[in-house]
Amino acid sequence: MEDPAISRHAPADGGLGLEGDALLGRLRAEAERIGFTALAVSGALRLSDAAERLESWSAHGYDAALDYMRGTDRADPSALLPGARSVIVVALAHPTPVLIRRSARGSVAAYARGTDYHLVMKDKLRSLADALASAAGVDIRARVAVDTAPLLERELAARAGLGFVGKSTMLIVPGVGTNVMLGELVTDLALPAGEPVSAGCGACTACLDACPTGAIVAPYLVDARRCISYLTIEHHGSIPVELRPLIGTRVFGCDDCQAVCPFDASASPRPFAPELAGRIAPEGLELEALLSAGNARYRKLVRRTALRRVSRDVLARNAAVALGNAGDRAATPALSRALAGHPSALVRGHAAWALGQLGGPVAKAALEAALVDPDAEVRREAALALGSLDGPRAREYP
Ligand code: B12
Repeated sequence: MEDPAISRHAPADGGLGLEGDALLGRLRAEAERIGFTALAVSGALRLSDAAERLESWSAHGYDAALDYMRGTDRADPSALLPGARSVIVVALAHPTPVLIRRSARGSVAAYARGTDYHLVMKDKLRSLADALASAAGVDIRARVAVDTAPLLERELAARAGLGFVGKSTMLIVPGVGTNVMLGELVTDLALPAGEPVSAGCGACTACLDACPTGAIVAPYLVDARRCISYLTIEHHGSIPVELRPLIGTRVFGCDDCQAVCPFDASASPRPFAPELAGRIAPEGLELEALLSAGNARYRKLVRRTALRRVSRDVLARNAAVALGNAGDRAATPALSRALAGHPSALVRGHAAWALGQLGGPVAKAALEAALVDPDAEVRREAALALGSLDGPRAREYP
């Protein structure tokens, strides 16, 4: 039986019977009508060089605990669709991020402030597959991928000529920049493939210099273990203590390597997909509300957004870190309540850390009470935080 992820698309009214460049021209026009920002086509051959780079990346431990990055061949599109002949790679622009140093609210990466891009992209790719069958006038088989299948999406996009891989490892679309999400339609229809573009980053190192945690350890090399996007979204355990202050008030992802990219600054203002905005204000989320959110409030907040990727407790953990970094002692009662009563030990532990950052008598009393918390890790965090109250930070708040 065929993989249920593979869909069949028949031409409407017999179709147009286009081929070659005429077909590609029609496909581009349809992609624009559907709302995509850019489109390019790659052959379906294996990405051998990229496979080696991926292997070396994992072998060095840069993939942190991203288990899904291991064990499957991510370099072979035809593994997703037997008989694949082309991969149509599309870019969908999201709102432009702004560089937020510190704020009273929790910032959410620009790509995640509207409807979940997986949902938006999949709907649009299915429409594109229908339009392609109609333009070609033949039945096609297709497989839609948006982060949802083992594929090296940026490498495919680069091979197709959609853009080039920058030093941040972001795919940069000439004239548009980095602020795009990628999606693919792997199909059994032959289409004229594009050529890689010759542009590059030159001597620029803005993204390496701006990364708050130094996660871009060398050009084209991201250490996921340090990346704030990984730490706030993919990492479900305790955040390494030395990285917490560097996360600032980001509660879901980070845009800094994009926000400083000159290819974004020089791009002409371009409409983004309206679906990718409007659910979460650019100013971000109210941190205390996030810290104390119950299941109902959490579900309402994340419904049909990319924030679904993280659990309520992970969001609350991130809110605790952000409150510790925001530096406003007005948050100590909320953090003390979380430390005393949050059902998750992960959240209680990070609330203890945050109280240690803020200091003051309320924080101290809450931390002392937590020394008898039933969870050993929370007791350890509370003891450490109490220790830090006597350190240099305490003197910042006379
Ligand atoms: C795992 C993953 C992550 C991990 C690891 C990041 C990483 N750099 O790999 C974490 C959680 C940290 C992450 C973070 C983010 N991610 Co992410 N992520 C992915 C995912 C699922 C796989 C990426 C991958 O294959 N990594 C493996 C490494 C080895 O590949 P790579 O870093 O891309 O490196 C390749 C090139 O750099 C190249 N290369 C290496 N050396 C050299 C040298 C030269 C000269 C050249 C040309 C190339 C080159 O070889 C590598 C292997 O092919 C993809 C979706 C997908 N299926 O592809 C999304 C994806 C890459 N992520 C995306 C986004 C938006 C983000 C964030 C911006 C989210 C945010 N705002 O918080 C950050 C950006 C961080 C960053 N600078 O990469 C988008 C990127 C869109 C774009 N324009 O590029 C993707 C494509 C999802 C999508 N469908 O749109 N992500």
